[in-house]
Amino acid sequence: QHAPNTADNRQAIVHLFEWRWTDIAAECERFLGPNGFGGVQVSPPNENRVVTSPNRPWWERYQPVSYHLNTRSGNDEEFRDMVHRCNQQGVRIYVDAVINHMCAHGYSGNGTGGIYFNGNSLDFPGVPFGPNDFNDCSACLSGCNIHSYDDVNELRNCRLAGLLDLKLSSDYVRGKITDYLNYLISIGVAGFRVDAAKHMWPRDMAAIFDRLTDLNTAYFPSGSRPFIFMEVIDLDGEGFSSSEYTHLGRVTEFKYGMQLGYVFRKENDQKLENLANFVESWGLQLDNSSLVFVDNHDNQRGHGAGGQSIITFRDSRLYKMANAFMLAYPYGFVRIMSSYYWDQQWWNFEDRNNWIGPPADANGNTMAVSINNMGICVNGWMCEHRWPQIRNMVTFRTVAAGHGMGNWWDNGNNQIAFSRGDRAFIAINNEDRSALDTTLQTGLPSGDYCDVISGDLAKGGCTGKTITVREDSRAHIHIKVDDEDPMIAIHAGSRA
Ligand code: ARE
Ligand code: CA
Repeated sequence: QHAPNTADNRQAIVHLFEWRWTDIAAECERFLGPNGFGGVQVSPPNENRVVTSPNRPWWERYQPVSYHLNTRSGNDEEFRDMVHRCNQQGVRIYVDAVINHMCAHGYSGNGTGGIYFNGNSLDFPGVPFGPNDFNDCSACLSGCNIHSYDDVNELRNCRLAGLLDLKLSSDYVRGKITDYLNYLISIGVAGFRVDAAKHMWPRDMAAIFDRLTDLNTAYFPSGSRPFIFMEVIDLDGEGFSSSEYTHLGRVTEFKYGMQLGYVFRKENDQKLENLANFVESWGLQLDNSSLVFVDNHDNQRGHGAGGQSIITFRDSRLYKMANAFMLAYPYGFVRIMSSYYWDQQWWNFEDRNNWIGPPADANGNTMAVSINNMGICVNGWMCEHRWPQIRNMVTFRTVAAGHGMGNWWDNGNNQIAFSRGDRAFIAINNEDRSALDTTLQTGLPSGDYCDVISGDLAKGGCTGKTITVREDSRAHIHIKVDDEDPMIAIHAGSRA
């Protein structure tokens, strides 16, 4: 289904990429619950192939060898504990479901949970899957791999980057996948990010989703259906369309982050003014069918789609601006990225270190997330979701929910402002030379409001800028061109 099953109408989720289950449970209690985050997308929880060359890359987790919950993020018991504790905080868990394939052809050994597998003889006793449970290579033009993204048979029935392609037309295979997903539902997860969805036939996925049980009534109203968002990369020009999937749930809208990157970088003739009607002009999926994000775990490191336009934590000023816009604008269901740091090594327009896994000890165990007394993550974890500007805009989105865009204003170039009904207002200045210095209609009731970009409304008052909205709902807005965060955002909850 398209609705995210969040508690209290919460409006954004965060991808805690490669985090351990025990850390996520703690983060739900100490940060995500109290700050109104709707949920967490977790890395694939099922057992994967251990890749040693390169040494424990993040992408080994996209090579399943069984459906036992045993990975570098933790075991079955830790996963259950996390789901329970997060749900207690009103924070949902969404599982990254890798169901298109198993591990790459040509490798065998023991997975992260110790279970034997053989990717030469297509034998996965941990499920069990055998040679008959994979697509043969008859649909593939040469070899078994996908070469052409224009041929839908090849796209769906051949191997993505050598990964053994499951025969999802088979009732037995569907059953095993359904058992896995239903097990997760019984634990209390709220839905799934479906990996590599464009490499699966919509009808096969429909057959699997139809067999899913309702969500666990310990946490959800009876009859609740799992939230489905499918990783479908559609930048146009291939032999399929993401519209083939939107009846099943939401799709990841990759055009959004790519175009937002151009807009904020002022490339490709783009400027903030163009955000006035971007849904139509960029040819995006409908609001209710899309999941949006500034960057994801692939395109922040040059995998996946979007290329050089994608904005990441490395461009922190632009990143805060793009996230603020995304969280303010009423389009799509929002996912915030939360990354770990790695040193890049550029060679021929490619980062040779784009495989590097999460912070780990010498034995390859993922390290705990450390947080200092300022609330900042320190040992390699970026925790973009904790950046105060991003955290506070998550609240903005919840306060504004259900109220449409109004009072759009722009200077014809790179200054914009708009309100969300009479609930919230934002102004952004991305000019190179001119300040934004004018009186604008905010749509808000009169009063003093605390700007949630530069501070918080604390007990003693506003720790940032105060914006005074007059009787006629207009306010004087001044944003200098060299502000570290050249924007202001106020809402009903930040009124003094
Ligand atoms: C790794 C190695 C490969 C090797 C393979 C098998 O990197 O060199 O051949 O193992 O040994 C991730 C990594 C991959 C990694 C894989 C398995 O990104 O590098 O392969 O894990 O360990 C396409 C798909 C899309 C996919 C992207 C990455 O359509 O579904 O490629 N994204 C998801 C995940 C990834 C994950 C997988 C799928 C696999 O988010 O993290 O891969 O489970 C155009 C097309 C897109 C295409 C894109 C990139 O934009 O339109 O469809 O995306 O190019 O090719
Ligand atoms: Ca497939």
